Amino acid sequence: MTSVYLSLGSNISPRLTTLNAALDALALLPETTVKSVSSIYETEAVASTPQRSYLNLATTLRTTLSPKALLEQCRQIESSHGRPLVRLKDEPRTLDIDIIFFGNRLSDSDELKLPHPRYSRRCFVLEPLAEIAPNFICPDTGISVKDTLNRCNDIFSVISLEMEAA
Ligand code: PH2
Ligand code: MG
Ligand code: MG
Repeated sequence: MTSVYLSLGSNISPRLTTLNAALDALALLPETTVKSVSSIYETEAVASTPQRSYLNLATTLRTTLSPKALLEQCRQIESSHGRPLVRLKDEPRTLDIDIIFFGNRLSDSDELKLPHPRYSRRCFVLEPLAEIAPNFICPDTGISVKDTLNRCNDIFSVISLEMEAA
């Protein structure tokens, strides 16, 4: 069993419905259980063109699937929500599922980079992740998720919708 940390995002309607459906689909994956799910965050789109804000969340899975098999399953969930396989960089997306960490695995293959190449520079990834896995040690740096977030100087806004409602 390996602990896997995913980041999910959507910036095309219906954002919340899509994220919830994606979580349901992840829960149905073979050899996999969903361990925790963060709050939902409304985040300014990090993109070269102005576009709608994203809803982002993080989730932890336990799985015996291989990284490649899990990636394939995530791609299928993305495409069942209308995401084209080939698309332009920075294009808005109905659903994006990124594998941030797959246990302590490091990978630099063309197909799958582990950890996700930009996670340490993205508050929309780190903030939800720090809510559910603050003490996880990032395998590429040896620094905890919480400290990685504290060091991240990304200026794009990230707002927890639960905090906002309080
Ligand atoms: N994903 C991107 C590009 N920009 N911005 C936010 N706020 N959230 C995302 O999930 C996101 C993004 C590429 O995957
Ligand atoms: Mg992404
Ligand atoms: Mg992606």
